[in-house]
Amino acid sequence: MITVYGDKASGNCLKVKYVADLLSIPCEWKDVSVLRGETRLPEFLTLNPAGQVPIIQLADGRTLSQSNAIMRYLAEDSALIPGDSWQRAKMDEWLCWEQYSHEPAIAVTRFHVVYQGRALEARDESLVTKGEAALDRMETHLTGANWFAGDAISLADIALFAYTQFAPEAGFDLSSRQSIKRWLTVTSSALRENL
Ligand SMILES: N[C@@H](CCC(=O)N[C@@H](CS)C(=O)NCC(=O)O)C(=O)O
Repeated sequence: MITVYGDKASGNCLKVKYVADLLSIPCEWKDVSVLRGETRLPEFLTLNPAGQVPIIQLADGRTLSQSNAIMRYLAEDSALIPGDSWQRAKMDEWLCWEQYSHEPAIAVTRFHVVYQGRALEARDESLVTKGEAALDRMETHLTGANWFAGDAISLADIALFAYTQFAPEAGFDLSSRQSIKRWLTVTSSALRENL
């Protein structure tokens, strides 16, 4: 049995839950609260010296961190990873982009606003600019495509869904972004069904 250490307030951790649920992979979930500083406790640091969730631990004790690496491990040989090598590379392109250009802006701004109580007017301007640009890029892509890679839901959609669904909490307005809104609805219902 795989153990997931995670905090369900974290989109990065939700990615792991979504993939495990979709693929019916039995996992034991252990809550680790970021807000209570539990990722920095010595016993957790022995599992992940980076002091971050999510991580998974296999029955033999091996551990794996980084949400997108964990999703890739859990989804190996499943329909969530395109069979075609080009589409698979496009999925990886979006996964890398999510970690560099989307999550650091939208997830961090959400953390400031929702969990640290920062006023919307006091948001970090450079993160807001970066987050708006990320959402614009997604909107442009989704105006010409249903999914991020290939013609079905993939890990790229799950990774981007994780924090885009919460973008309004961080003050990012999705109301004029019709393609993102459509994709959020379709992805959300896909996540409720098992593959
Ligand atoms: N790139 C990492 C980011 C992980 C990350 O930032 N985790 C946050 C929660 S979303 C965390 O554990 N923060 C606790 C801390 O830094 O002490 C991933 O995708 O898993």
